[in-house]
Amino acid sequence: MTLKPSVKEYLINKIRREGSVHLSLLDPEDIPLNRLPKIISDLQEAGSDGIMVGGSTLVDQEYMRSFISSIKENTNLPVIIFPNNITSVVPNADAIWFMSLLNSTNPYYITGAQMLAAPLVKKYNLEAISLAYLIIGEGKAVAFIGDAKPIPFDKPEIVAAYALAAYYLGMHFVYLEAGSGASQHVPPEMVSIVKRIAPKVMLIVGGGIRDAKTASKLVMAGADIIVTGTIVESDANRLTSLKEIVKSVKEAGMRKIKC
Ligand code: 1GP
Repeated sequence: MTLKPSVKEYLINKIRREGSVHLSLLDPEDIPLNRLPKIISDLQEAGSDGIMVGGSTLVDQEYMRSFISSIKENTNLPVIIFPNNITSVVPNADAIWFMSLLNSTNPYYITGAQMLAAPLVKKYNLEAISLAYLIIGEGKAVAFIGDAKPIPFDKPEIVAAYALAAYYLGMHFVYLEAGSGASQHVPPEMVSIVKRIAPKVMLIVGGGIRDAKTASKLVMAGADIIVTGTIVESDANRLTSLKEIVKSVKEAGMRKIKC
């Protein structure tokens, strides 16, 4: 019998083999269930590697659960909860980013919610993937909700110090978040400095990534995982835009491996 790899192993193996991974973020608050089948079909056709589910303001646990059930009826891609609070913890996902918002000013978002969520994660037998979450630049809704002190785009050394601290704390995935719908994505220069200073960290980059060229530059700069949400949710040109983004993520990943 072959054991199915954990979601963490799936991501790490893909990053090792293909140089990079693309994840699609779906916010249950923005997407009615009847739109899901078409969205899932498009993101699969585009070649996205997995689905994250979450949003800054979602509090409806029942809807979160039905939303994930509908996703799972339409795909075998791994589904990872991207929680904004304890109400995001539901049993039917494959894994949960067990995350700490390191640059929050409120201890609730650093360790408090995690303490409340941990027994539920165990009860539901969810795979917990440890993640350091850092909000950068304008930060958008997530910075407001998470009481974060967003790190300025021109201070990569602060982000790198956080990433290194996260690594020393045992959190091997670090998410550089510009905020969903941000007008400016995390700059590639920041990604490369973080990767140089904390090379063993698996770097996830998201927020404001809307085109293939940007995604490619971020992967070449050192991003291991690119997350896009707004593009996946929009109806206009979704399939074309997603195909271009995923293709550029994969091509840049292969180039990075060969370097
Ligand atoms: C938000 O980084 C993600 O958490 C995705 O951002 O919606 O801007 O793609 P976008």
